[in-house]
Amino acid sequence: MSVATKHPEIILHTLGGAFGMRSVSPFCLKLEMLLAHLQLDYDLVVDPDPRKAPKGKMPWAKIDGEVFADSEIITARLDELAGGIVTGNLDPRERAHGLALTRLAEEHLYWIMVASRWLDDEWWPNVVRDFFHIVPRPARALVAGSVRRRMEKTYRLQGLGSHSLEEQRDFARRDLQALQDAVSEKGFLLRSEPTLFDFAVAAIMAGIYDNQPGTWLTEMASEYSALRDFTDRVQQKVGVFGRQLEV
Ligand SMILES: N[C@@H](CCC(=O)N[C@@H](CS)C(=O)NCC(=O)O)C(=O)O
Repeated sequence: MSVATKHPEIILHTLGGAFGMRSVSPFCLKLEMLLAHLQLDYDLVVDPDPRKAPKGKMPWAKIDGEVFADSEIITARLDELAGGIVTGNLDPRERAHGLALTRLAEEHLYWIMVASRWLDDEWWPNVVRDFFHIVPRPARALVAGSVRRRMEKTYRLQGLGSHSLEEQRDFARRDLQALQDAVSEKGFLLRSEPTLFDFAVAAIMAGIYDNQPGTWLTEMASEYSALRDFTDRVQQKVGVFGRQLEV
């Protein structure tokens, strides 16, 4: 599918790789999938520090010199450039369905994924190794500890962090089951070809299935084999993978 009449200059700023993932951010991965799907050329810039991003989070993008921060806002601009085809060929019910699943994955399951990495004492050393190796050793534990405490606070404010681990695991099971049940017999969420919403869900799921070593959530998600197949199918279809591919 070729879309744009003129070639916009797109610079996508993403978080770098960690835990066996090419980019540790599912929101960045989703945009890479969308850009590939739309066959739009772009430059990828890896920024290790989200605090320097325009809104303190990754991804952000410069499109023809204009700054857009947040994957959904970037998507809206890409949609304009692509003449409204990102979701324009879907009917309102399909769009409603797709958006609801995206919110489930990005605003709920995402937080459980983050907590399964950052707030599990056993998994935490992987975060220190991959995220804080650039901090000189004497300060590393201090810096890492303070960022972790901020994450803990954010998770509590989000709401999930006030539940016991067993309750969080139950929330995760319900999310995973709902996502698995949402994959239609056509192989994707809505149609026989992937849409934006498949990229959103598959990007989160890739971060859960493929981070190395696995977290408790990876182990739980492995019980949902149809969801795993869906995640692989979407990545295969666009040729964009979350995991670091062997060369
Ligand atoms: N709603 C945002 C979420 C972006 C987001 O949460 N990015 C994370 C990385 S996955 C981030 O930059 N976190 C840094 C921080 O919160 O300090 C989007 O869709 O772009």
